[in-house]
Amino acid sequence: WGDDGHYSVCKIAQGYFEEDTVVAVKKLLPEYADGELAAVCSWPDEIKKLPQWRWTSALHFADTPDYKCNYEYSRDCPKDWCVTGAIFNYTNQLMSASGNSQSIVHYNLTEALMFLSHYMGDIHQPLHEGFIGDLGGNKIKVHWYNHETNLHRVWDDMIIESALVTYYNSSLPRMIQSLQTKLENGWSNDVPSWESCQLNQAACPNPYASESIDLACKYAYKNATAGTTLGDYYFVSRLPVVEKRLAQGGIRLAATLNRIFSTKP
Ligand code: DCM
Ligand code: DCM
Ligand code: DCM
Ligand code: ZN
Ligand code: ZN
Repeated sequence: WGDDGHYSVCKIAQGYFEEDTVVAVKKLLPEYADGELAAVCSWPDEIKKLPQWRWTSALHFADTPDYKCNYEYSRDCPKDWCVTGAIFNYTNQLMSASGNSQSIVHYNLTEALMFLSHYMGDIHQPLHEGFIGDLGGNKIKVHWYNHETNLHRVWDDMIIESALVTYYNSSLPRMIQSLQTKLENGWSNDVPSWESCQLNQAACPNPYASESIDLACKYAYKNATAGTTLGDYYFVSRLPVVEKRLAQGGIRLAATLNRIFSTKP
């Protein structure tokens, strides 16, 4: 996602934090966040091109084999070097420092929190599990209405941007409010299943990656080959997918942080 997507995921997550999480996150956030996790959720994108952070740039996605439309950890996350592996890794870092374990390794837990929050958003962007051959849609040149771009950017930014202009008076807080309302009404019965994770696991990113490539094949790549002009039909039919993925990302980030920071026995 672009900045607006990441901001939305983290803002939604904040609304589902349990008290232990509120306290732990507040302690870890940098000063400039001003107490808002959402304010720092794009930080991993801001630094990924700097020489000392270039090693993180492959952790934003997990490309999958062309036209397979499925995801497998062992095949698509070699040496744990992908978004799924990164979510496991940063979850483990935060776990090892919170409470019971006597870790002697001192990770930068502020960075761990910002990476985990960002990557939990990215794994829900369908094209972050897109095909390896087109770099998750980056190589597919398309027009978004009159604007020349690529399919990946349509899903990172353009659909959200057009939704803001068309439906939300260009106000991101209004779009987030609308997602929060949907979570409390239409999606309320789904939220417990989105929150759930296998027994004793703090993070469960593998199913999120599988959902993403399935959605990429059914919605993102569909009728969007190179040279296509994407307009009203594509926008109106794909926006619900984008909105649901932002909401799921927020719920799952909150649920993961709640499991990491819980002091309950
Ligand atoms: N905002 C935005 N895009 C971002 C970050 C913030 O549109 N990447 C907007 C939404 C917030 C406003 O700026 O309502 C101020 O943010 P804050 O809640 O941090 O004061
Ligand atoms: N994995 C990991 N770190 C963890 C949990 C899992 O690196 N803490 C990796 C190794 C497994 C893969 O994820 O091969 C799938 O794990 P699972 O099926 O338990 O989610
Ligand atoms: N990306 C991806 N798969 C790739 C390469 C990049 O999903 N094989 C994503 C990461 C960014 C976007 O595409 O969100 C643009 O990548 P970059 O910033 O590296 O140009
Ligand atoms: Zn992206
Ligand atoms: Zn990213």
